[in-house]
Amino acid sequence: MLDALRTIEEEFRAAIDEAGADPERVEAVRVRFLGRKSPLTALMKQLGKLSAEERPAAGQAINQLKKSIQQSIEEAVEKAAAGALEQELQDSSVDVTLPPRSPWRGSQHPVHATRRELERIFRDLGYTIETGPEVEDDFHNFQALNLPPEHPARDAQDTFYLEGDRLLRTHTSPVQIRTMESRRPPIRMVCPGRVYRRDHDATHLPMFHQLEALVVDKGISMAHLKGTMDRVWKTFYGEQVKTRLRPAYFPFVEPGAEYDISCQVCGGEGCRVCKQTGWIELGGAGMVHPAVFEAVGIDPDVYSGWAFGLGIDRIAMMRHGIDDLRLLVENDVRFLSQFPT
Ligand code: FA5
Repeated sequence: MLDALRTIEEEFRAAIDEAGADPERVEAVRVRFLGRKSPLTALMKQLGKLSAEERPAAGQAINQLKKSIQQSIEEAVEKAAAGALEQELQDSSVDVTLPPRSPWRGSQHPVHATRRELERIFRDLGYTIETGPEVEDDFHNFQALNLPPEHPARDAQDTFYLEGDRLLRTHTSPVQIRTMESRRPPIRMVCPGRVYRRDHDATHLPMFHQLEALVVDKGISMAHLKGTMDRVWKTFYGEQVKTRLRPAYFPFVEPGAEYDISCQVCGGEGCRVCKQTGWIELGGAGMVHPAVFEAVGIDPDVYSGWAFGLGIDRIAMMRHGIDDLRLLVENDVRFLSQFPT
């Protein structure tokens, strides 16, 4: 009996050492040495075969070993639990010294930021900011601007026509008309807004933004147009900028001009952006045509005025060196987050 107990103890010590801190293996050892089919239970059952003198000592020895095994198993279970906790803490460790992730901040869209800056420059010069409907009628978008039906210059602005005489405005010029219809000179206004044309490539969008300026008063001349525009663009780009007007045709102005600034990428030396000319076209300009004044009931013999219109998206494109206008409307945050306000 004592030999058998010694063997059981040796086997138990070897098994519990091997199980280490693995909770599953410790449990297997417990079942093997303390369970119903354990060698100790078998020995207990044999106690009855011993003589009355031998029985108490043998029973005591079995009980002692059982207690010692129970204690060792309890210690092993505790060790396994502590090990498991340690492992869990390691796996899910939090480094409290790491700096926190900074909150994600949105920024103004480059077109919006450019528009706001131009508005601010004109507002500082005493101009009002006007808006008008994007769904226009033929009269305000074309006829009042000296573009009667069948006028060939209508083709220059591929139009989205809606029902009746409705259309999506092709430029912000109809806001000039609406302002002159509702207010008498002197007028100093700018009208920024969305416009639509059937255009779609790297430098043309079907929906883009224009900003137009209009001044109407007595004695207004081309010199005022040139002087004001010079001030605006020197404020926007810096004092180094040079400007020029080139004769051009727009039905609603006479004389008409295209307005260029010296290329801000190469400083006027000539580069890919300005196609080696040293100049960048910003938009159209000119003296308000007498027919436009007549359409809104302003006497062209008393008043004169100048108007100027540009594409805001193109200005933003140039300002940030963007080579494809379509990027501005795709709303990809990876692109937009490059322009922090
Ligand atoms: C006009 O729309 C005239 N109303 C401007 C004007 C106002 C002239 C007052 C004279 C007096 P134009 O079609 O050239 O002009 O357009 C003006 C600007 O809009 C262009 O210089 C260009 O920068 C921009 N633009 C034109 N089409 C597109 C387009 N599809 N996508 C992006 N920008 C465009």
